[in-house]
Amino acid sequence: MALTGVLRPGHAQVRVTDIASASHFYRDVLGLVETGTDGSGRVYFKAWDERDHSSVVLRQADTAGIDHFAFKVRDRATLDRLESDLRGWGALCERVPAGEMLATGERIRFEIPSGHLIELYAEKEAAPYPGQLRNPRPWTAAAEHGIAPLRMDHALLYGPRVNENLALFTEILGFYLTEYVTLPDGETKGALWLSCSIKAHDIAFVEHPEPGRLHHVSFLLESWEKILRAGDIMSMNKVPVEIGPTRHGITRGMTIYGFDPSGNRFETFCGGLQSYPDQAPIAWSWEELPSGLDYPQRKLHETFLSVVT
Ligand code: M3P
Ligand code: FE
Repeated sequence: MALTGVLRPGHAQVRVTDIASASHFYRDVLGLVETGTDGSGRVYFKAWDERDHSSVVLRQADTAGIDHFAFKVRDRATLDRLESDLRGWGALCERVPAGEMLATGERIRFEIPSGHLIELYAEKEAAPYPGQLRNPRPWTAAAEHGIAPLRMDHALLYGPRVNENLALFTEILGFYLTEYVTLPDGETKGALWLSCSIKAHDIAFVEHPEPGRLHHVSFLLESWEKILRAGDIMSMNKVPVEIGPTRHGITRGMTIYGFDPSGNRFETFCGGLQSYPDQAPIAWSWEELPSGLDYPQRKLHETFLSVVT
């Protein structure tokens, strides 16, 4: 088995200031499938092509932002081993009991140096995936409702001490660095893209003075045409679009960024590099950050570095 340890991003629990307008947005504009509501009022969603119960969980709160970002690990033995490795590294770990989230097993929760809560879990019930496990169709009716991404793909988080995050993710959690941006000193890493797979990134961090900030949760689309269709749907629904459609220099993905009704940034993207852990990471200088962000325009959109939730 080549794929062990941390498998992939599992779910993001996102705070929204109005659960009704947020649910409408994630279900009918972004086009996720609603899979449940729990006793505390959290609303659960998955992308149409995802197998597990949920990948986005919305929680009504006074402020927008991210409660935690969770990764699925291979099995319970992996969960126990990673918890012990995390404790050895000095992370304070808390066990969240099975069932605290719908359809989700026990989770290990810990705070990383940038002030974000990260969780690991081994078990999440499968969602109904009608007709798709035997002689499947390439897409289903759900793939036509709203933007309809294939999956929740990654998050970019802003906070301090991202180089300590780098050590934690590479030394303990088995990730590797795929790309980074150096600060004007030419040496210090100020932005990091990290993979636990062959994706260009499963999580990314940008150095920022305020801890625990969300920059964006990103959703994978199939093609550039689907990105343009997403842009049409955003405009039809008066979604505030920040950047794009365009191409990133960093990761080479094609992208649009916009904001949900609570002001949380989201990304819909396609393409991008594939990565392998034996390859040297790609470095970007501070001066080239504008082309890293928006390659055609070579433009450092000011809000990209300053607006976070
Ligand atoms: C992404 C991505 C920057 C590029 C960000 C890239 C900070 O969000 O998904 O590849 O320039
Ligand atoms: Fe992204």
